[in-house]
Amino acid sequence: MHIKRRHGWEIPEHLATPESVFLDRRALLGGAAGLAVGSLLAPGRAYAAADPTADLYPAKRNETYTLDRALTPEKYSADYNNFYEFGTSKTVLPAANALKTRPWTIQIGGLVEKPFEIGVDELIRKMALEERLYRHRCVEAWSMSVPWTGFPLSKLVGLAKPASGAKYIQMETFLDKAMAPGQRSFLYPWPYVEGLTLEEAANDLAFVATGVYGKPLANQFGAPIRLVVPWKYGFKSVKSIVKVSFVAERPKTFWEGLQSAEYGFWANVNPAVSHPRWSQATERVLGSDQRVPTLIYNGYGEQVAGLYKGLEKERLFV
Ligand SMILES: Nc1nc2c(c(=O)[nH]1)N[C@H]1C(S)=C(S)[C@@H](COP(=O)(O)O)O[C@H]1N2
Ligand SMILES: [Mo]
Repeated sequence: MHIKRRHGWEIPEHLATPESVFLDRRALLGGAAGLAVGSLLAPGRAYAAADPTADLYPAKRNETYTLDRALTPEKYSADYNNFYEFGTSKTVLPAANALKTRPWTIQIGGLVEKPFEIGVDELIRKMALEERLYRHRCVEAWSMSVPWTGFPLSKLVGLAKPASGAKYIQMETFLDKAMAPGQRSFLYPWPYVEGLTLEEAANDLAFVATGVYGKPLANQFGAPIRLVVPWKYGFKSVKSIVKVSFVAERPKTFWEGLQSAEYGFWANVNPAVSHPRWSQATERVLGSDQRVPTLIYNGYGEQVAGLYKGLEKERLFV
């Protein structure tokens, strides 16, 4: 008998009991054991079946993080990306196939007890991976909801042991013009740099993603390791990180360097504060022609609004 299964993330969230989604995916993976799992489940994707951490997926879902909307089917979110290192269009595949994700080393330094380097596989295996369903709101007024896999950023901060003078965490993408054609353009201040205050980095929502949709990150999502800060505009969620520094001064971020009037350091989602060139009141849900109202802090105000007490004079929403 042929049983037609839908992936869990194709089912509206309110219909999918989390356990059934988890078990469904386990069954799918289990059924494919011994085969080229990655290529079988996702033909044509940039995900390498040979990923050295593939055995860690799917990770158990952390049920604390729930959605008010359906997960975005992978076929949409994996084919509509911002990754300027591989071009300025939304179709960065197949250019992102050129991203070589192993070996991959992350440098941890700046104001820390002792700077060090760590291989991405060693780092991932040190952490207990979990899955979280998060909303994502791009400053361009489109949004998606995805099941990230990874670990809290606070765990990485704990590993780094910042010194008392450190106030910000700065994260950088690789710099390799030969591999990433977008980096040959002189119009951009490469490498891509982002940052958070250490208070923001300590918030439980701040997440380091190593996978999505129950598999290691496909290249276009920012493999092998990226930031996810769901209450801020998407450009804060820096991809393909090679360097993490703890610093005393506010980092000069990539988009701020380009256009500080439009893309600031804080970039918290707020429907009431327009981008200089468009309204932020609503968002287009990826994979549908629906527009829905945008929520303050992208719906995460309860968890993060307290971070900004006393900072009201800052440009918190640009
Ligand atoms: N290194 C790097 N990180 C990046 C970007 C980028 O161009 N380069 N784009 C950002 C923007 S604007 C968004 S909306 C998200 C998009 O993530 P996604 O392609 O996985 O949806 O990545 C962010 N991180
Ligand atoms: Mo974005």
